[in-house]
Amino acid sequence: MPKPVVLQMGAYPSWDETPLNEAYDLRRYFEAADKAAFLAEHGPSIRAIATRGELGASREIIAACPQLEVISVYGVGYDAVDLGTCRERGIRVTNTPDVLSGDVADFAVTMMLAQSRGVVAGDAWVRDGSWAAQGGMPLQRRAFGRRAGILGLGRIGFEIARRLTGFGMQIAYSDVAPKDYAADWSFVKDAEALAAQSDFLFVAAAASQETRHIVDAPVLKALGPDGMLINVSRASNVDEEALIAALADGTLGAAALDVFEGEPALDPRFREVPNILLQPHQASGTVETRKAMGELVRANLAAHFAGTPLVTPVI
Ligand code: 8YV
Repeated sequence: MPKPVVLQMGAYPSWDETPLNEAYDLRRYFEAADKAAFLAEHGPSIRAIATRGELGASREIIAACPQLEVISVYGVGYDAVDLGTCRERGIRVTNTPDVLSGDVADFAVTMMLAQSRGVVAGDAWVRDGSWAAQGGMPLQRRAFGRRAGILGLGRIGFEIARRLTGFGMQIAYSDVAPKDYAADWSFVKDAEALAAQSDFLFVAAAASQETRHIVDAPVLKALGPDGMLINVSRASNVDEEALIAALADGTLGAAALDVFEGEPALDPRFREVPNILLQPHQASGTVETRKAMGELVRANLAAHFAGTPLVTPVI
């Protein structure tokens, strides 16, 4: 039996590349110089796509693969996969939920602590001799005991909230409806109202058309000059133009971002605005989590080709 042909959208660690290569006939889209010619040549034989959360699979790519049966996403977010086309054509889609929630939540809390206590600036202060020349750093703001708002209390938002209870924080959240597993935390339907009662606003909502720019200028204004925005979800949940303006004129106190429109490129103004911590989309980036994500990508593909139920289906 010939191996199923799989379109690989992005690179994986070697511990995933090797077993994927053994089981499938991989076509590496990300290495192709001429993407259109590559799709025209290989698209007709593709039965599966293995992709990453931020890369997804567009309508054009899916259209170039008439025999496509399944898309396996290395990531919990599948907003970059054209689900409408997949539904129309009966293409199955899988993701990697749960296994990354703890690490993403750890990283969100890490960014909150690092940014409020000036950890990155402190390192530079020691290295560049400022400590010896000028004395101690400017004083920072405390994190424990303050007010946290969580936009999107799904698996990741829940893990963030659980961690913040250890910091004695007052926790509120916003979602489409109150969650039965969040009895200790207050539900605030509206994002702006949530921001108005938060010192730290965590964005952990799955991205969709409905959540696009849910963090807009009024939300940032409500968060205010003492507030901090932390985004570990998708850049599209935040109006970057409004964020840059709010940081530049002091309407918003600070921000910590792991995701950017057009990443890994980013709006160059982010490098110039004050009080921002920039991270290279690494919230799920631990060896443990990435191994578990890779295993799920393969387990879903294997289940599909064996005709057994998908392990973590989206549709
Ligand atoms: C990425 C993510 O998938 O889970 C998601 O949706 O965005 C991340 O975990 C990861 O960087 C691998 O591409």
